[in-house]
Amino acid sequence: MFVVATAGHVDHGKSTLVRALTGMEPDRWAEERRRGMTIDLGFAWTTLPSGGTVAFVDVPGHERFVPNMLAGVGPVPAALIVVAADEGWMPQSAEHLAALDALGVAYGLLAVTRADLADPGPATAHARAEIAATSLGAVPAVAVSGLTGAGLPELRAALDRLAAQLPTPVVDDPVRLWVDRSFTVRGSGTVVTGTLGAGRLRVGDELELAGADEPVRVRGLHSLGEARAEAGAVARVAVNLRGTPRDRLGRGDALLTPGRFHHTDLVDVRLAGDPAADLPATLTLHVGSAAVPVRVRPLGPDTVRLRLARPLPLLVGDRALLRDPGRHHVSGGVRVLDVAPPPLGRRGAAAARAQVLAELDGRPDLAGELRRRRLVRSGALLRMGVPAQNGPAYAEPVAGDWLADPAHWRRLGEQLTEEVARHAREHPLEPGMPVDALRQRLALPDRVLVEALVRPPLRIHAGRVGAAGADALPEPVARAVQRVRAEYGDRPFRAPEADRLVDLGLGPREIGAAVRAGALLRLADNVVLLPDALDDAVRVLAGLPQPFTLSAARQALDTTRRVAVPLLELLDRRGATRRLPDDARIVVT
Ligand SMILES: Nc1nc2c(ncn2[C@@H]2O[C@H](COP(=O)(O)OP(=O)(O)O)[C@@H](O)[C@H]2O)c(=O)[nH]1
Ligand SMILES: [Mg+2]
Repeated sequence: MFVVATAGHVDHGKSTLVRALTGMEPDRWAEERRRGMTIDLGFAWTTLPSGGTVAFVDVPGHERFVPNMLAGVGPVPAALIVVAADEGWMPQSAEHLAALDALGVAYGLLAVTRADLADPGPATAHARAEIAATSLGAVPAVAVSGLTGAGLPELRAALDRLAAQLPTPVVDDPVRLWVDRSFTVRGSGTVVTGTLGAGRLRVGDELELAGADEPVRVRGLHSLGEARAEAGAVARVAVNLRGTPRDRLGRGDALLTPGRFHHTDLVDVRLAGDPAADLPATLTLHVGSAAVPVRVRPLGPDTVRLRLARPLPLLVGDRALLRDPGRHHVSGGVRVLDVAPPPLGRRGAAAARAQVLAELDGRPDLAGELRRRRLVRSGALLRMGVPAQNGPAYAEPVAGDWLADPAHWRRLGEQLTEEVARHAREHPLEPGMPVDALRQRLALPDRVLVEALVRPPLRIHAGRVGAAGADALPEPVARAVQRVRAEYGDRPFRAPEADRLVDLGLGPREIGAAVRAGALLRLADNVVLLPDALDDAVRVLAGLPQPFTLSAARQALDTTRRVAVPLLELLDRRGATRRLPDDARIVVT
């Protein structure tokens, strides 16, 4: 199937032509039929000579209903431009063409209708010249009469040729179905319709709806009036949603593949063509079937920042259109450059931003995004329309799903080394810098990034980052331990007295550091031995007649109760000795 939207001035015969081609009534409303004028979008379809199907989105031509027209053409990549032979090029011929041009529509066909009323030659020539100057370029033209049917076979053949030119839709892409109608079907509930431009929908699919917390589920699908289990792009589809009230959604909403779109109310865009210098400060942004008021902030010569009145699921590269509703005037097309732009707080930020935007063209640019964002989750980039794996462009996560600009990542690694060294200087007794303190110092959004930045000789131990020998002792403590060794090495079970420890500079913190480093053994507050004392003690005690008393142990070890009591208790805890009911002990062998 291919979908084509009509375009052209009111009363030039668009609906008549669709009716004549399809045998279906595009004007759905009683009021439209009574007034003989299209107000809202109409839908009809027919089989072409090739056997393919063309579906029409028939749009209103009246200037009052241009917003409806834009909702119809927004998601449709091909246009059937209709000009009446007897009236020629008219204001909404021009406005509709400007809209197609702004949206970058590249495929189209000219039908010069009412050819039974006047020579189609002049209207054809004028229209082709106008169209040739737009994104549509040179288009084929067919003269037709909806009244007599003249030219309809030629028009059908031309539609077939147009269909053959259209690019193949990407059915693997995520779904973004812009809703153009929503209504209630008795017994089925809410139904929405739209043009599925990419991706595939299946009954049972879960979809995301902007602003809804819960996913919505596809209960049924129709295309061309028939129920289907699935529909692939390009297609006109009607989607029956389970458990979604009708007032929850309408034209301008979008049904989305969950987790694949970033909802944004702030975008930086490039204006297409020759941007008017005096762009109004408020305009309406038309994209897909949505129309949202925006505030315009000029940045560069052809770039602006748009603040949207409500968030939309936009991607880098999206085309959209700005229109001044007061002046019935299409201000121009825009190309989305950034859907998550940085705030412009500082002085000079706007000028700097304009320079950045001057380099962007709306094509997803992985390396550029990494350079600008420095650190970003691959999922977040994907939701902006920038896949981490995109043809030859590929970024390996540095940790989890975090991607990093290589130069920034190197700088962070250097910064981490400096921070850890500084911390070691300022806190010589601590075994390294806590991971969370580092995370804050480096302003990193996730602990896993700190962990990934740690390289030998640094290492993570017990939630801290330090040199592999961070449990190596700071100089003064190491010297004090040396002194203990020198003074007590030959009487290993005599612990230094409290005032001797003070003399040596071994306060509680220094002792803590020495114990963590395995240089001292702490039996109790202010009772420390050299670490080999434990094994030596077991050897000495094993030489005693078993079981032995505390007093026997104290004598054999040549020490005091101050040491012997906690030493034996420690050996008990370690299972090297066992205390018997009568308080004597045996060495466990
Ligand atoms: N003579 C003649 N009248 C036509 C032709 N096409 C449309 N009309 C008439 O022109 C008027 C407007 O047609 P319509 O299809 O509603 O125009 P739209 O506003 O572009 O959809 C109607 O009265 C039609 O009957 C045609 O090819 N020949
Ligand atoms: Mg009409």
